[in-house]
Amino acid sequence: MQTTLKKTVIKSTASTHFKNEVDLGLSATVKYLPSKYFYDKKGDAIFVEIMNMPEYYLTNAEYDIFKNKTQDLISVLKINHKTDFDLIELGAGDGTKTKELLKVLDNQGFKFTFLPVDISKNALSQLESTIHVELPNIKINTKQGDYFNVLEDIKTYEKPKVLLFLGSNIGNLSDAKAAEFLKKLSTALHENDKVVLGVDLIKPKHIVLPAYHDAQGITSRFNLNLLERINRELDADFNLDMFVHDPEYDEKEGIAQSFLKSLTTQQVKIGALNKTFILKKGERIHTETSRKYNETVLNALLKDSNLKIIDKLMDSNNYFADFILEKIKK
Ligand code: AVI
Repeated sequence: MQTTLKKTVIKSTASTHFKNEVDLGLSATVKYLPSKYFYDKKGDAIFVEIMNMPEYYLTNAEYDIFKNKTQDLISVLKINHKTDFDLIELGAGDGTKTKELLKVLDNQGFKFTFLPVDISKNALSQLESTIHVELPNIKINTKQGDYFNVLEDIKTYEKPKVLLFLGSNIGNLSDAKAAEFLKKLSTALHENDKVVLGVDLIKPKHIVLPAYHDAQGITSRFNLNLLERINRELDADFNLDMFVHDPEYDEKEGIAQSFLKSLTTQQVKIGALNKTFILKKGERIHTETSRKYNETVLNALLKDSNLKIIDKLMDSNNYFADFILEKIKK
């Protein structure tokens, strides 16, 4: 197939998925929109603002681990100087945390290839060029695609693997989906391969909730951008002034959730669907789950996989943990 034609087909398949998922979510008894659709060009830029907000402790906490506990991380991974390995990162983004690890591995003469995986081609090519400049000795091989699909590919790699899945990205999956993902991930690994799973820990509401309800209203813009995206891409007429960002956190369960609450009873037309949806005053659209973890919750998710927790590293505030998982024989 010609490249331009192929691109058009991929793009229109993606927008068909978007359209169908918006239709499903807004037709459900309890309305929802999948959080993966936050990340268009504008959403990506707002997410960078989120990571820099004082309330969003997650990014700094994990950076603290990678910057200040690098040697501990290397020793719990039990990698040795003689073995050439693949260091795979799912959802690599700009690689700020990972570069701290790469730097030390490189200085200490470890033999490895860095394989960052991301859905965004743009993010990958930017990461590749910064690595070439900042860490010219590192062998890098980027992979663009959806995590689930890329796992199929990874399965065929022969070298020992260390797979990074950082940023508490797993927390945006329901527990059922997260367990399915971990099971699939374990089948892509060989015995003794390791996973570094970065997760936000369950802690009091006064720490967690502000991370999703910041003073400057950045997270509110992030959430509302989802409606703006539907307006832009699916010819809809959401009036953004008639919705508010409405986050909550259940401290006992350790689950943060975001909603968009309708301020009035209103009708929204979605041109691409040729449909009108009614929202009642006070009705909420669920847009995101950000789960927090402890060892019990994580062990329950790992139950059906061949992965077991062998260690964990925490930041200086004990807010965040990077769990080290090992693929075992069952
Ligand atoms: C990407 N993910 C781990 C973020 C989180 O904390 O759930 C997304 C986010 N949503 C609002 N703020 C940040």
